[in-house]
Amino acid sequence: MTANPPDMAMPVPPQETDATLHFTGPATFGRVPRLDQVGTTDIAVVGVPFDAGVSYRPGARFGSNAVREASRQLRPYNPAQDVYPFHYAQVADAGDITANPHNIDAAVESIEEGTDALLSTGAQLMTLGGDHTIALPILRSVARRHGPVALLHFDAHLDTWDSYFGTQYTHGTPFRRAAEEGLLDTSALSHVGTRGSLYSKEDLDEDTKLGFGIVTSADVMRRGVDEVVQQLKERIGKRPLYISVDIDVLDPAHAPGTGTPEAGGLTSRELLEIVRGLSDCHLVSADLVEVAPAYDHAEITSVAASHTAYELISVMSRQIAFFRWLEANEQS
Ligand SMILES: [Mn+2]
Repeated sequence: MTANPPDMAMPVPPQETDATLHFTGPATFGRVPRLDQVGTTDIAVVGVPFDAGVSYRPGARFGSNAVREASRQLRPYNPAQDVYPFHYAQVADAGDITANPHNIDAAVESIEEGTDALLSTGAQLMTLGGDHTIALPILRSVARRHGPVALLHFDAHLDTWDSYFGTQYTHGTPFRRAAEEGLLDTSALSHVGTRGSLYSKEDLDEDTKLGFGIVTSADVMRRGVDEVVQQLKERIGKRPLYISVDIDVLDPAHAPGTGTPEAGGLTSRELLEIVRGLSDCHLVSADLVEVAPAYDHAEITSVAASHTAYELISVMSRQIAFFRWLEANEQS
């Protein structure tokens, strides 16, 4: 399989020689070029440094850049998915979307506009948060392009609560709003890694009514990664899929740097393996949120986050290359 048919511009990957110092220079995700250096891109990595929607520890506004810093050591070849993610498709860092830190409604509006602007170029998104509030405006934009999408939501929490202090847009409510607004394909919604205390048993009933299935953190431990991946793939099928990863899906041992930690989470190995297992799914865009570096140690959380984003980009890049190859072969 070739990365591109011959008449297409070849992607510009990160510079990689035996004299490349991965730890120098301004950080872009995985040291990929900036969007303005390549003009257009297949996959845009974009930061949304917004955290005014949090309910507990603040600080995820510093997550986007922490993940970029922790992504410097990512190398060109991903053996787990047999893909060169930055060579098979153009991946570029689109910088950050500006979001008002004092006004959630205004922030949600500008995140939607920023996302629309990138998606309208044909790019797929790997968004680095920010808190989970940002998933709603992104899903609005993604649904406008693809119709209602299947959703795989990795998180310790349901994030389908109704409101906090009467506020509709928070990091605990994006998927209730998304379901209400018809952005989701309700036959293919799954939470993975759910655990911890709830406000009431009804939280689960209401979540089920929205159409979500739950694979708890304990399910992953008892049934194992392969069986869980199989179940998720059956539910998703060929639908356009959006993946939203809240880094608190990981155990605090694997991700201490986050706003709402819960004991008993996934290991980073389990999370990476589940994402790798979905490499045949039709992933259209993804986000990774809730990295709060002030509570991190030795970049444990931001390294796990950057490596998870690398796997998500690998899934998208592999498919972009495959569809290009199919198109080129049909024409010839
Ligand atoms: Mn969340």
